[in-house]
Amino acid sequence: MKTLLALATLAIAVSPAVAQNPGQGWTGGTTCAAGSTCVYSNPYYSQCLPGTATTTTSSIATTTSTAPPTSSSCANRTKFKFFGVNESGAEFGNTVIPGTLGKDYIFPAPSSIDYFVGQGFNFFRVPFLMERMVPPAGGITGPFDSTYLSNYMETINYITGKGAYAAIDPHNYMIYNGADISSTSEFQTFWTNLAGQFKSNPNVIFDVMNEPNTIPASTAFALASYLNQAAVNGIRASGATSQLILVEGTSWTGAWRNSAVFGAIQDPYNNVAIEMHQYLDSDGSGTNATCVSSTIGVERLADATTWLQANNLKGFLGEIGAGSNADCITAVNGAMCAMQQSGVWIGASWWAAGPWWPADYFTSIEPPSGLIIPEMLPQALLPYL
Ligand SMILES: *[C@@H]1O[C@H](CO)[C@@H](O)[C@H](O)[C@H]1NC(C)=O
Ligand SMILES: *[C@@H]1O[C@H](CO)[C@@H](O)[C@H](O)[C@H]1NC(C)=O
Ligand SMILES: CC(=O)N[C@H]1CO[C@H](CO)[C@@H](O)[C@@H]1O
Repeated sequence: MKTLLALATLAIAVSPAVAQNPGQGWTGGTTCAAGSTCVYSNPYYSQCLPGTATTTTSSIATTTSTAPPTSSSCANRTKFKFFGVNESGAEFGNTVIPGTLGKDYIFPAPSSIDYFVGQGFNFFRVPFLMERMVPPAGGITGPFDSTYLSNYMETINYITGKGAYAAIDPHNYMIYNGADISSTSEFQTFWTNLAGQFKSNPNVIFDVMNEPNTIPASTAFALASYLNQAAVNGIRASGATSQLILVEGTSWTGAWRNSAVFGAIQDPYNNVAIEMHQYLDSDGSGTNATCVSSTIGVERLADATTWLQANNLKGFLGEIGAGSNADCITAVNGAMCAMQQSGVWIGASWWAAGPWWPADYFTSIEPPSGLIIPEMLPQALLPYL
């Protein structure tokens, strides 16, 4: 269950639940849970998508009918505090534990980080694999693999040394070594240990868990809430008290509908934001360069924005991606403008950068030739810096 994760039947904003095995082709499983299908994207990349996905986006409101504004007509907006990209690589090749650096996984290139900082971005989400950070021999509360940790820290310190922010992202879907993480006390200890490594770095952000989507539906919301709370407690207990914490729900952006997951989270330092992910293709999976419409960005975020406003919470769009074409560029402009006008979204991060994305990966922003760099980047991202 490590390589191919069953996505909920909710066709809203599923994001790649994948193993990427550069140069070797997809070697992971092809079995998905009932209701979802294994969809091959390219030699590096497969994922379980809702089998019943249609061209609609279920209950996300679709009330907007006017064209979204462009950046120049987007009045009265508040810039994001955090704006940047995912830097994939260290979590790649998750079928191979621990794997070999340079073969199964890789750390982001400093030159890529320089490129984005040079463009004015200030945020990098850096996924890692827990099994490499805290090897199964010792479990999640066990010792770190010092080499992996130090390579990872080097990347983080490189980012923050540039004055940017780095999100520490256990890219594990709440699964460790093949089993669901369910012990709040162990998860808390893991976070106390990990945050302790970064507590003196004010530009670090703690992203509790990437897409904890496989938690059984029956316990999903309560458990997500306990685990998120345990992580917050663990992080603060480490002495890391000034840094932002991002919590993610159990069903991608659908999570916001279950305010119980987040509403109850207590942080004595009051510095938690809700991370959501959103794609603009027909099934919201981020696998197709065609956007539903030029207004889909505004539409898919509308309810989440309203919910954040009503609950006085902050949102962080940890993942957005779309093809670099006219419809999608307009749709992303609409999403960016609406988020910045709402006042409740503090950050956004494009999916995805990283040295190993295939040259034809349609949302790649990896310099120098990522496919969205010529058009999407200057037309729909840079204007919102
Ligand atoms: C922008 O804000 C100003 C001051 O609050 C207000 O007068 C103006 O109408 C707003 N413009 C738009 C387009 O909302
Ligand atoms: C992407 O979506 C478009 C429009 O729905 C469809 O025509 C096309 O076949 C899709 N491409 C792939 C690779 O699924
Ligand atoms: C927030 C975000 O966009 N995260 C993505 C970063 O990149 C990895 C790819 O390995 C995705 O799986 C994450 O969802």
